[in-house]
Amino acid sequence: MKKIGITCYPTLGGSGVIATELGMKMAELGHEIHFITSSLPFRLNHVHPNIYYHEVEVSHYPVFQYPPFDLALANKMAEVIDQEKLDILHVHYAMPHAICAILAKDIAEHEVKIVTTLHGTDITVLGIDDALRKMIKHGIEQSDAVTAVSNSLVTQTKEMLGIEKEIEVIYNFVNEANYTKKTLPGIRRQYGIKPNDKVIIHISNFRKVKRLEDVIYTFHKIHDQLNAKLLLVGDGPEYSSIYQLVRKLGLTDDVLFLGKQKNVNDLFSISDLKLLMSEKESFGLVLLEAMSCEVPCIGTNVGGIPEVIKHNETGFIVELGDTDRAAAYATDLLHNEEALERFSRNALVHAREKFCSKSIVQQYTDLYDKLIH
Ligand code: GMT
Repeated sequence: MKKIGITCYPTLGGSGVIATELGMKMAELGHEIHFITSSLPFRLNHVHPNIYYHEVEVSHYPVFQYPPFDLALANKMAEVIDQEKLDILHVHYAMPHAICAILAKDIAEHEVKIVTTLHGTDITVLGIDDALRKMIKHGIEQSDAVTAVSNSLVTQTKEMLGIEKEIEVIYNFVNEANYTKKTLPGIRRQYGIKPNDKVIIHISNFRKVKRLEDVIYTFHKIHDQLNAKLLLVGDGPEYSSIYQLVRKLGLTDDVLFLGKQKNVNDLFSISDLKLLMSEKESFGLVLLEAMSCEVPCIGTNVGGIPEVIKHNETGFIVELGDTDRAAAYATDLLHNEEALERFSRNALVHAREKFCSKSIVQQYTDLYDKLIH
């Protein structure tokens, strides 16, 4: 049994989901898990005797122009390392969590190993910011072990930051029990989806990198060829401009803006195809969630997406911005029931085999074992 601290962004986002699911799986395996975060991770939705939560509180002393969250986090980490005698502190996101963890290790008296998992935006967006580059590089180089969620992210990290340290690829996973196709004809009806409509789904945080406009243009072209609805799930900075675009294209009746949703499993269960047209994506956890619910995916040839979608088997890969090609693939697939069923089956098998939660959690366990003999 090991004592493991976990720090992640506790709000919505794939990195927070993975960190929390990993913590819960580790707790089930008998390890003692200590979440050290600014608020309760949103996926931490059931009590478990092996799971503890330590909240980071920031001082709002008026002298501080900016409340020093990162220092408060480092201090809390050091406290928990010493009080709980942590073996491992596993941080998700290099910036600022790896830096805080290294500072905490310096402060703490008890010996702890730092594991940093890179999730993408910390490198692909923050890593190119000159103000942060050296700090991120330091965080990675000083960690005892570093993992990344795709081969593509390893290559990018090494190229962008000039890092030579070994970075192990450990793919993301989903909790299979929560991502399984259900039969829900009632939900289709409630959303006004007719029996012969095909349902396409996009889920994201509506940031510019997700290229929502490409999702809409692709759907527009599919919609010209067959009866279809687009479920847009999520919210974020691009929401208003996408809403305007949908109106301008006359798609209001067939594009359903559902906002943030908790039960995405149910929405995948009524969907035929998932679209992810991002310009940056280290993995694309939503693709795995979709495939686990038997939904084939179309994604861009960007970052880790081609490591998740098996082209021509579980979905299709298109070049960034190629909405013609995406729409052509989608229309052909949605017109062909036999192919659609085959792709759905392949998606499920691929999700369950390549990204099997048990074997991915085992990879993390092996990594912890290597650090603590
Ligand atoms: O994609 C986002 O905007 C959120 C971000 C996050 O911090 O959760 O996602 C990153 O980590 C996910 C979990 O590993 C990956 O599935 C996403 O591809 C990655 N996002 C980017 O690389 C843009």
